Amino acid sequence: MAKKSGTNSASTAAATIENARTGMNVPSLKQAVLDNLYYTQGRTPELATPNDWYMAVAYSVRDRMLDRFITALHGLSNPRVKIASYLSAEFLMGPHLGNNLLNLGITDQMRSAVEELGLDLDNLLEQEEEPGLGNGGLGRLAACYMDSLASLNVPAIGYGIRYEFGIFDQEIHDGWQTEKTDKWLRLGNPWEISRPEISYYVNFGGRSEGFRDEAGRFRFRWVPDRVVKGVACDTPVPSYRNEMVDLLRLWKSEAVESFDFQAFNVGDYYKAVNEKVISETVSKVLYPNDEPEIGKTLRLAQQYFFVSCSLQDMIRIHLMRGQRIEKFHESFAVQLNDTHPSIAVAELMRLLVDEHTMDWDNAWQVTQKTMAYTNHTLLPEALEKWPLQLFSRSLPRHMEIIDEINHRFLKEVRLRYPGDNERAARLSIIDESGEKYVRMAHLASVGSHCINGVAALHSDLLTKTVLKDLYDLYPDRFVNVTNGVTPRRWIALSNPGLAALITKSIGEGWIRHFEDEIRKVEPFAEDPAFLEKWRKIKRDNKSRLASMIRERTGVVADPDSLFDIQVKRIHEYKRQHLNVLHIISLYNRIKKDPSQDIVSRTFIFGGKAAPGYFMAKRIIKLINSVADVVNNDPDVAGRLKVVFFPDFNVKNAHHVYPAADLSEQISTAGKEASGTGNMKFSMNGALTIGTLDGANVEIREEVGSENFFLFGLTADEVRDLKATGYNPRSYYEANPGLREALDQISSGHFSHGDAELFRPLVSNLLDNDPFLLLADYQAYIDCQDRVSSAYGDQERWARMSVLNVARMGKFSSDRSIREYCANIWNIKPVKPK
Ligand code: NBG
Repeated sequence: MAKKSGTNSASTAAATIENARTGMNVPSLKQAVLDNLYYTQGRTPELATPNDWYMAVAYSVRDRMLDRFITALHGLSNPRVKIASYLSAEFLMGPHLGNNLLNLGITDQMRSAVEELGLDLDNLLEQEEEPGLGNGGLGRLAACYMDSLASLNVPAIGYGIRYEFGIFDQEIHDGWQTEKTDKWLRLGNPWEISRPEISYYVNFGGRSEGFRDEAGRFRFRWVPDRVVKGVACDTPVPSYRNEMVDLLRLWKSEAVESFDFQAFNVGDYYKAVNEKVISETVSKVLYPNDEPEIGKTLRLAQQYFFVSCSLQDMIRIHLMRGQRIEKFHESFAVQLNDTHPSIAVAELMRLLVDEHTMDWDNAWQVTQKTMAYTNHTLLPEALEKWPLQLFSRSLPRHMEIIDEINHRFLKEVRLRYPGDNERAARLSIIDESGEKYVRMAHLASVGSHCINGVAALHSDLLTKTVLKDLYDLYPDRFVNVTNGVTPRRWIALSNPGLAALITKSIGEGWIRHFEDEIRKVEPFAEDPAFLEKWRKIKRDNKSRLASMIRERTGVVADPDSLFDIQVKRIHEYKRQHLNVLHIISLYNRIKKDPSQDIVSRTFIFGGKAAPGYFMAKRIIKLINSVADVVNNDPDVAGRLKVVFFPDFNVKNAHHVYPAADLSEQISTAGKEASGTGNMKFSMNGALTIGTLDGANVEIREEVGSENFFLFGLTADEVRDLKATGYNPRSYYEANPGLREALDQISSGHFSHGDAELFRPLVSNLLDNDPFLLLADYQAYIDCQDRVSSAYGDQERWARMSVLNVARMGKFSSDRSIREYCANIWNIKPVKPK
């Protein structure tokens, strides 16, 4: 096919040149790669490195998006079109090249083109360093949403920070995690277009002062003691095979030149240099989450920095449309992705009132109509709050504005609940119970017209726990939008074998209309020939992952064993250590009777621990210590293998999800807001073992309870057990298997006799166990036994696997984005031309 489309290529010289920029056939692409190698990379094929070739291919792909990108950018000036503005401190986009080829529909053509140049496309894809500008689910969700926004033809801008160092690279040494800085920009970034002319000033520190302007109005101005410049770096986000290209605009911090010059004039060259270094620090590094937030002035600076640049940019676009500032909310719907950008509420007020002289009440209405807030966590300790002192020092004018917002808000609260001072104190944006804090979730909620959780259970629990008082006050503001993931990246791109089989069976409509079309696979669950192919694809994927595992860890995994996978950030509430307790229990069974018949399993873990999270790092060490013993015990005879796959990221994830038989979603009920890995696994034909937590609840509803391995306490039961006094030690005492496993860990059985190493882990479980591992242990073990016996019937397992995929329509991020458009943003997708 590629060859045929090449025949109409070079009819005239002029046509050839044009084709080399935009042509989609094989000869044009080949010429494009050679041109970019020569003219952009400055290399000839003889001397080109693999990275040179990767860059040449990337530029050739980028060239093919630019036409549509530029048209889309022009489209932003059309005042009739409302723009979705997604504010997120994290965008975990993953590698671009493969995805862009897929979305443009030229993967095969490019493969042939580079083959003619003697290259292998897969090798070139491997070259790409992914932009790891996110920690995990939250940042990846933002990336899936960008894909869906574009593919649904919604004009959108994702606004964030162009961190110079993304999430650290993880290495495992002697079973411990070590962190390496992520130098993703080292070899250049062909996907971004730097726009030095789109830049804004952002103030920090200093004081706020009142003055009377020329018109006699009393106003405030901010006299900062530092100014930083934010420069736009744009990355096009192409849709899946239509005209739309959306915009990811990330801000890079730079020094303000005039400041340098000032310093030069007084001869203080080093002060100027220092100023520059400090300014550039703002967008230097992504903070790993799960770290104590308190006291991180730089993190607050990052948040304010990107929010201010983004809002200034939106106002510029709005005014460029010839619209009055009072109508700002008709141009933009701003979604706050968690509380990280929630300073936007105060910043928009400042811009409208101080800079654009609107009166307070009108400005407040505009702000509320513009903003909407997504909450992503139920863990009270993860709710952001800033010490008031730190906050006022960095953002003195915003502190005044927040005080005013809070003053008016509390007046409303007191009218509504006369005399209920406790409630007012709980609701206040300022926490005054001890040291004073600004509660960012309250600021976001008060300043937004809509507040949403990210799965049905999560949204429900929000209204009963962390945001209960706000819900009582504003019940109409609360909605649910269950998360989703893009089937383009997470099936079509990363599981080409499965994608081809699905397309052959039901046509290719599922890639664009996953919600409606994927169900057509369902009848094939009864077709033995189809099931045979399905199983072969899984087997091939497992075999590929096994080779990667061998290469990266030295462990030999058998592709015919059950691949039991848990990949996600390491956190106590996600309970990777419960999974470990199961492994130890199986191991002990074998030790007691080595000849018994058991289902072979390969346990695969992946995920990063926050560098300062002691317990999480110890859990990684525990996994590796257990792996050492189990993998090398002759009695086990290879029937159990335990692997810690290092540096789990988007690129590796492409190989992990498609190879899973079993997806571990075992968080304590009521703790995981949604989860999105659970969706990726299931879409790739893994069955889930899970609790009734986050989106697991809805996944189970969709795929059917008979195709889902459920265990454990419900969120209500967890709450009740805690309320009546949970005693983990009683479970330990009553359950010999559990006791044996914990005793082994604490006595040094897995740590060469070192009884200190895991003592903190075990004593935390015995004395405290905040995430109820011990209470759920037996239910988990029993459920895993059901998994093993189900896996024994391979045909039945395959049928369940097909049904899982066929019934995942709901979890396409296209469905989520449609809901945001209809229920929150009031945006109608633009019809494709
Ligand atoms: C995470 C939740 C996940 C959820 C993602 C995306 C944060 C603060 N929250 O359960 O833990 O899937 O957000 O919504 O990172």
